[in-house]
Amino acid sequence: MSLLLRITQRVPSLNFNHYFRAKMSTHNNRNERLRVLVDMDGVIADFEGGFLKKYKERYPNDPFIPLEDRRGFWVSSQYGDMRSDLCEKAISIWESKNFFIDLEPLPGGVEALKEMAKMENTDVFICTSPIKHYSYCPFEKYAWIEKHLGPEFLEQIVLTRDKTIVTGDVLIDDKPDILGVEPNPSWEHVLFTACHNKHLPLESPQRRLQSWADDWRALLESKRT
Ligand code: DGP
Ligand code: MG
Repeated sequence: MSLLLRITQRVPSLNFNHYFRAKMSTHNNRNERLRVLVDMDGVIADFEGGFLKKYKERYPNDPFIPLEDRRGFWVSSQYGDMRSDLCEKAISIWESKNFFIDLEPLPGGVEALKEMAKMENTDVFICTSPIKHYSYCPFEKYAWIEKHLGPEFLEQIVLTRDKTIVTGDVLIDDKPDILGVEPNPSWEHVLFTACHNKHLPLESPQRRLQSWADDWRALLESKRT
């Protein structure tokens, strides 16, 4: 006797119709609805601007890197290359209380997400990696989303250090290399332009979103089947 048959006999409310209807609706959802994953730091929240402001305030006598000179995703690496003690000083900034909640929204991001969430057949999730020093960051990310996007967006948060295991049609993210345990993520990574990545040549067929003033609606339409 098949496992399914045995289960349906033991649980009277569960029958083949339920089973197949559930499977079909999953299948249809995947085909009909577009799932958009949007990164937070560097895409809707101004991590780089917030970092530089607080770094200069806390370490006014130390050298800093103007945003136009930022290169490479890891802020602490570039500061450490400038002078070894600056790596730890940089890290101390985003490990501090109120760093993440105080980040300013990047222009147009909040408006774009609100509009996206209202679009037909579209599911939007904020897919963001918390830092490992967890005292403040995860809490403040939730608080930021509630403050700027509203409590309904609290349903749409994916906190993960590995975005490759999340399924979606598109991931809008400023990190050039998004790696993890899944070698073939389901999403297309669209690189969101940031001070640290704007000089990077793209490897074909990768695409960029230059900012939220760029045509993100056309990007979404291009992903609909
Ligand atoms: P995401 O935007 O989801 O890819 O998150 C990346 C996080 O890493 C974000 O909070 C910014 C942070 N970050 C930036 N530079 C560094 C760094 O040099 N070291 C660490 N530990 N985190 C960094
Ligand atoms: Mg980011």
